[in-house]
Amino acid sequence: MGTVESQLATASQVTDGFHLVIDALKLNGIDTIFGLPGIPITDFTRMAQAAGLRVISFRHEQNAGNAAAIAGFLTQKPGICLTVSAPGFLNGLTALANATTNCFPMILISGSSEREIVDLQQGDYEEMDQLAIAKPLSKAAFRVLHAEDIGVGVARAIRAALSGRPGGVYLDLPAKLFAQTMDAEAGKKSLIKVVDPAPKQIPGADAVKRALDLLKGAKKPLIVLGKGAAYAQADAEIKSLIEKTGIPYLPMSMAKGLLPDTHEQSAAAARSYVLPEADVVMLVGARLNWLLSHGKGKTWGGKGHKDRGGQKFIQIDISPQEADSNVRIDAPVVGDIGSCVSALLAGIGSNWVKPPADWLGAIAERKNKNVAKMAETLAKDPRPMNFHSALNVVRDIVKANPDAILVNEGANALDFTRSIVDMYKPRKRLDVGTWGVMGIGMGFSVAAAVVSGLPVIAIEGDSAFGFSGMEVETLCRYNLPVCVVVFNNNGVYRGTDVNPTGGPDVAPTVFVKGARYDKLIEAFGGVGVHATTPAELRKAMEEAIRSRKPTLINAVIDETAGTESGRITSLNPTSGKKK
Ligand code: OXT
Ligand code: ADP
Ligand code: MG
Repeated sequence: MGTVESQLATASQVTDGFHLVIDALKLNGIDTIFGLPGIPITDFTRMAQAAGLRVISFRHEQNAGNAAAIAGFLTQKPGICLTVSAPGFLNGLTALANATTNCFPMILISGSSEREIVDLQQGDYEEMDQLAIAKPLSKAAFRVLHAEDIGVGVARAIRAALSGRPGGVYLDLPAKLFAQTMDAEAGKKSLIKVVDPAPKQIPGADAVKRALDLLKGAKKPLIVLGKGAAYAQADAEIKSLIEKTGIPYLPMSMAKGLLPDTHEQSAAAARSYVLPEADVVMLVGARLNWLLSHGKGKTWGGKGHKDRGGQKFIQIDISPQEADSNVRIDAPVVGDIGSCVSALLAGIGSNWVKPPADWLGAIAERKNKNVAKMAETLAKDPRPMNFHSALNVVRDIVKANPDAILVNEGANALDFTRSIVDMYKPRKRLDVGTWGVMGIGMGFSVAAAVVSGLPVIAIEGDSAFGFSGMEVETLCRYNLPVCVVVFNNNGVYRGTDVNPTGGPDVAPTVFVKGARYDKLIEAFGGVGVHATTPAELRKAMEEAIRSRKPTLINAVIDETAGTESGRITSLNPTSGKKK
């Protein structure tokens, strides 16, 4: 030993924490990392890029985290978000918690400070017990202290994110781990390629029979498709189940397009009719949470807000604990949606009796009425432009480009888009999800463009956009085919509030009037357009889709047009104090 040659020979047989993490991810088919560099992971991002991983850098970790989460939803591979310690970790944590809440598989990997110093609380650089903080907010949380355990750590994180009900997983990698060395051959052997990370879960035959018996006896059956059904990628089976049974279905927001929204069995335009009227409701990857009024109350035909409407429920879900979380589930079917729906299809056979004609007729009548009313509203061309006249354009553009992915957040900008813009293909609508969270916009848009290569249209309330707006630089940096449309109504919900004191501060919901969001993207070389009419909006959107250039359209919307909190006004508590 001692010669340069022998030193090189020794070095080449050694690997380290940096490379083992990269190799473990690559071995498991991970090809993209969303993150933000800094101590202790800057070199990691460089090495990952050098090793052929795509490393997409963001301006704020929350956006990188949201990108990872939705990449997970779209691909059924855990999306990876990489952050620095304490503050970077915390910035990413909101996205991790949101991913867990929405059942999206992602792994937040954060560098952390020196364990001995953290545990004695001696004030290390960015000191924080990250693992303890992540635990209650994630599906699982792990820390790796030794290079030889990296393979196991990454494998456990992947399995935890993908198996059963998907969710967010935290993986803590202390700074010291990255530099740890070990024999390269032993390192290679220590890595694990995860076999069958999301194993099929076959439902019990008795559970399937119970569900089918209930469905067969129904006079007014209804199927509710949720984002779990979209995630499952069992599109053909679900379409077949709906069409073979002839049962009307209601898509939850992110399940829109699982079957085209124009499908004759879609009951979306008769929502407030079918929920209270149905006698048997089959939930497919949808929870009876607040978005479905907890399965009770007036929405379901109950007298008071806690009363049930008398429906019987079938619930298909991978989580055995989901049933009965809000109301009694008469026929739980536990398993993965692909297997469950296939089992139901097998049981249905070829002589299934379609639902009674009077049920289908009554739905069609409500639906036609609502659709006609909507068509009338959409045909108007008011000045200034309002949500409807602007969304009439978006509706046409999406119809002409059914492969484009639609990202959507805001209050009115969200709710109007959901009901006005029809979706035609599965997993094309990505939105605020279970928490109704603002800030997903640009992270989701970046990831959707990166993982699919398809054009992305982001319909953003002006408030919603502000939460992740700086990422327009990211759109430009990676030259992504994203067309952001900011529905600018000068504020949160509406731009018309006034300060009751007459003081110089504007009301809390009001922004700078007439702001030019289009100028923001121009700063980074993207295309900015100021649109005040549907014709201008249409031209700009068509051009954005055609050119695939990062584009931001500032669509000026009548500031009086919205309502407080969009369609969920009633969730605002009212003051009990008499004025
Ligand atoms: O049946 P009826 O007659 O009832 O009619 C229904 C359908 O049948 C019919 N329909 C149709 N008609 C005709 N044709 C077709 N195709 C059709 N399809 C449907 O339309 C109606 C409505 O149908 P829908 O929508 O299905 O039914 P409904 O009853 O609304 O469904 C109930 C829900 C609960 C399922 C649904 O409303 C829903 O999914 N809601 C989601 C709501 C949500 O998540 N909102 C976002 C949160 S609001 C608030 O929290 C905001 N904040 C606070 C904040 C948040 N969130 N996060 C963080 C980190 N910080 C703060 C903020 C700051 S929103 C917000 C910003 C808002 O300002 P912006 O500027 O961004 O936005 P603007 O409001 O635009 O200014
Ligand atoms: P939505 O908001 O659209 O109603 P939710 O997020 O409330 O949808 O519900 C999704 C449900 O789907 C969750 O209960 C989750 O356990 C379930 N789920 C997710 N993936 C699968 C799958 N592959 N098979 C079965 N159920 C799944
Ligand atoms: Mg607004």
